[in-house]
Amino acid sequence: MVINGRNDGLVPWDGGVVADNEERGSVLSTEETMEFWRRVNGCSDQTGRQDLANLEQDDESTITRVSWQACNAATELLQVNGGGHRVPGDDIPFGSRLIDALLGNQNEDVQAAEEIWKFFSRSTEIH
Ligand SMILES: [Ca+2]
Repeated sequence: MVINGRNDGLVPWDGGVVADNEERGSVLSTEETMEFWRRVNGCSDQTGRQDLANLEQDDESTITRVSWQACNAATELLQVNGGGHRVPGDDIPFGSRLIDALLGNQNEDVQAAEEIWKFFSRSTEIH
């Protein structure tokens, strides 16, 4: 399971240098990363896409769940549209504006911990 923000200013969605600092190295794009896991997990190239409910309108963010099919192990991407370098969940009570400025928007439509739990619960059903 990968959860990536489309507007992540530190770990770029499209890949490249991390945090605009060559010393931090570089990362594959999200597409390349998911292609790697698709092959490792033996999935077909068919995907299912589901736009999750936009429960929190003020977070300027939505989530699309992309699931690969016919895999030996569950393979899924939560694409956080408009999301920064943040874990989806409840907004923090203090300093949120400063953190928003540094890390970008936080999606509040889902709780990442619950999504991760559901992913691993489903994963145990695949054998
Ligand atoms: Ca939202």
